[in-house]
Amino acid sequence: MTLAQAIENKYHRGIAECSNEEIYYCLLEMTKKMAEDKISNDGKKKLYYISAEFLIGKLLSNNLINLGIYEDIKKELADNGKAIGDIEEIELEPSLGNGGLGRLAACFMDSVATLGLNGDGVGLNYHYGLFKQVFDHNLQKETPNPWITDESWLTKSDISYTVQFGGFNVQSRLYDIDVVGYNNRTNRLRLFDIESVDESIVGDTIDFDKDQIAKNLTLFLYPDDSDEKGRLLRVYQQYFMVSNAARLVLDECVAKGSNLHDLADYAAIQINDTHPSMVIPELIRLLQERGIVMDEAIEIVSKVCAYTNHTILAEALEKWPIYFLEKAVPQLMPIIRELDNRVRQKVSDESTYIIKDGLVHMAHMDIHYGYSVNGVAYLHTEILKNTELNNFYKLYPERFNNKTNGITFRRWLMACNPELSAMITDLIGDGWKKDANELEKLANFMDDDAVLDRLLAVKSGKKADLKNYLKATQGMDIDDNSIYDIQIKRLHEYKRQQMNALYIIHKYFEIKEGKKPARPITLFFGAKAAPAYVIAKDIIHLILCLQQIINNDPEVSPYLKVFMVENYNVTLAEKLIPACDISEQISLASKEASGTGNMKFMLNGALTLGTMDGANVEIAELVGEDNIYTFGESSETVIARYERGDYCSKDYYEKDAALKKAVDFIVSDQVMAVGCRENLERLYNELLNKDWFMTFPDFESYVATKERAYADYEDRKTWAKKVLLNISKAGFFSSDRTIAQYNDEIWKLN
Ligand code: 26M
Repeated sequence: MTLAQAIENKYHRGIAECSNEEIYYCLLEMTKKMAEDKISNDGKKKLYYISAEFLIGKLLSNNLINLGIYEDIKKELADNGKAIGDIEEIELEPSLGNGGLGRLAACFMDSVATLGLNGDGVGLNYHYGLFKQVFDHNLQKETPNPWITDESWLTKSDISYTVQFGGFNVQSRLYDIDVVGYNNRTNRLRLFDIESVDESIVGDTIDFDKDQIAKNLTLFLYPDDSDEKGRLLRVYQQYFMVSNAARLVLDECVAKGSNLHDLADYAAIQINDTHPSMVIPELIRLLQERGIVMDEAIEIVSKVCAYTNHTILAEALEKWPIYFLEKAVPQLMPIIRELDNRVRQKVSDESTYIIKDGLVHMAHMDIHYGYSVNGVAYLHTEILKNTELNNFYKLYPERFNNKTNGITFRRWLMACNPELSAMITDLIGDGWKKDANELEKLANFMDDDAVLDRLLAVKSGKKADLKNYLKATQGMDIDDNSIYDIQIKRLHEYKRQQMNALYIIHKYFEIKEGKKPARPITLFFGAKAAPAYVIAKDIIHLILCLQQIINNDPEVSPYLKVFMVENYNVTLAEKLIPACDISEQISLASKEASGTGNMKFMLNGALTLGTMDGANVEIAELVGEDNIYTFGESSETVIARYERGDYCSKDYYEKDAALKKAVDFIVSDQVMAVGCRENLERLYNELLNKDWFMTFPDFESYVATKERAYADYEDRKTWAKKVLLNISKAGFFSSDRTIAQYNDEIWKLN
C-alpha cells in the first residue's frame, strides 16, 4: 500500500491536505502493520536481553529504513510538498535510558533482529523516562518527560502477572514495541508496566510520593545516582522487571515444549549490568514452585544466565542492604542466603562472598551463578580480569570474555547521515549495509582528490544543517566556517568535561592576549547530570557561565564560542554527530569501560581527540597513530597512582602557571557576575583539594594535542584523508559484529 492510499483510507483526503501530525500517525499505523507481519518465532532457543534501560530514540525513520520503504515514502511526501524531517519532529523521543548502557541495548536489539536471531529485549515501560533537562539561570533544572501518546509504538498485550512484594501484590501488564530488523525479521521489546500506575501523582517537577509503590513503580527511570528512598524504589522496580521476565521466559519455553529441566536448550538470558541480577534467585524460586529441587534449579539457572559488566566505578557496582531486600522481596532472601552459603562452602576467598557486612553484592551472585562474564572493550575486560574482578577470574577463568561494544550503522549512519551513506554507496556499492567490513574498500580512494573534496563537502553540509537546526530550536548563532569540537555524553567527573572547560578558559585568555586561532572554534557540549550529583551540576553551571561570558565578548566570540545544548538526547545526537570535526573522548584512562559515542563520531568522519581508554584503544589500534589524537597518562600509570594513594592536585596547580590561571578564573569576579558563588567555589575547591579523576596531570598534554589537531585541520586535504581512513576502519564497530560474537561464544542460538 502506498502512503497516499493509507492516508485516503484513514482521512479520506490527499497527503497535501493533511497536517504533519496526521501524516505521522498514519505512517505509525502503516509501519506497525508491516513490522508485525514479520514477527517470527523461528528458532528453538531464544535470547532474552533483560535491561533496565533501552534508549531506543525515535522510531519512525529507523523503522522505515529497516522495512526498506524510507526512500519511497520520502519521495511520496516530497511530491506532495511535505518534508520527512518535519514529520519526524512530531514523534516524541522515549527517554528510557541514562546513556551508554541503554543506548547499547537499543543497538543490540536492532542487530539481533537484523542477523535474523530469535531474541527479545525485556524491560520496563517508564511513563516519564529520565527527566527532561531545562537550563535556568545557568543551572540545570529537571522536569518530567512524558512521551506516551494515545497512539504510539506500544502495543498492549494480554500478558499480565501478579507480582508479590513484601506485604502487597501488584498486577503487571506487558506492552510490546516491534524491533524491525534491517531487511529481516521483527523481534520485540517487551516492556512491563503496572496496572495501578497513577500519572496524576506527578506535577511539574520530578518529585513525587515515593512511598506509594503501587502507583509510582513505573513512572520514572532512575538517574544513575540517587537518594536512599529512590534506591529502595529501584529495588522494587528491579524485582518487578525480573519477576515478570522470569515468568515470561518460563511460559514461552514451556509453550515451545520445554520440560524446564532442559530450559538451557530454549533460553539464554543476558543480564545487562547488575540491574536485572535478581532474575537468578527469582528463576530458582519459580523453578522450585514448579517442582524442581534446589540443586537442580541452581544448575539449570547457571546454564541460562550470562552477565555483562559495564563499569568498574566502585560506586556504580550495586550492593543492596539486606534490610532493603527483606522489606521489598522477602521471598528472595532465603534463596540468596542459600546461594551465598554454597559459595562459602566451596570457596575460601571471602572477597567473593555474595553477602558481606550486611550487603548483597549483585555482581558476585552473577559471576558465581552465571556461565559467562563479559566486559565491553578489550582494555575494560583486561582490567576486570587483572584487577577489579581478579579474585573471580582466578576461580573461573573460562567464564571471562570480551565483547567490544558496537553501534547500529542503520541509525548511526544510514538514518542520521544519508549524504555520507549515499557517497559511500556511490564509491563501493551497498554491500556495507549488511557487511560493515566492506567499508575497508574506501581505502582505495585515499589519493582521489574528487573523493576527498566530496567528503569535505558532505561534512560542510552537515555542519550547515546543524547550524540551522540549533538556530531554529535553541536560538544559537553558530559560525559554520568554524571547527566543530564536540563533547556529548552523560556529565560525570570521570568523563572530564571539566578539563575541556579549563581548556576553554585557557583559550579565552590566549585570545584576550592577542593570540588568535587560525580559524574560529566552536565547542559544543551536551550532557545531563543526575539530579543528586552536585559536582556534576556545578560543572554544567561553569560551562553555561563560560558560554554566556565568551559568546557575548566581542573581542573573543569571533574566534571562540561555546554552546551547551539543552536536554541532550538521541535525537540531538543524530544531528550533532554527523556535523562533528573533533570528537572529545577524554575520560581518565581506565575509567570509561568502552564508550560508544566515540564509534559514532568515527563512522561519521570526525577525528578522535582522546585518552587511551575504553574502545579508544581499539580505535587507535585500527587507524594508527597518524589518524587519531591521543594524549594523557596510560591506564597503568593511573591505576598505580590510585594504588599509591599519593595524588595531590595542588602540586600540579602550583607548578603549571597556565593551569593555575585557568582554575583561578572559576572563582573570578567575572564568572561570579554571571554565576552562583556557592556552585563555583565548591567546584574550585573540589579541583584544588581532590580532583579525584586527575584532570591536572593530563591538562598540559590535552592542550598541546588539541592545538595540534586544530592546526592539522587547516591542511584540508590531509585532514580529509584521515577522515576517510577512519570511516574505512569503522566496520569493526558495527553492533552486528558484536552480536555475532555474543551469539557464537555465549548464546549459541540455533
Ligand atoms: C545505578 C544505581 C542506581 C541507579 C542507576 C544506576 C546505574 C544506571 C546506569 C548505574 C550505571 C549505569 O550505567 C552504566 C553505564 O552506562 N555504563 C556505560 O556502558 C556503556 C555501554 O557498555 C559503555 O560504553 C560506557 O563506557 C559505560 O560507562
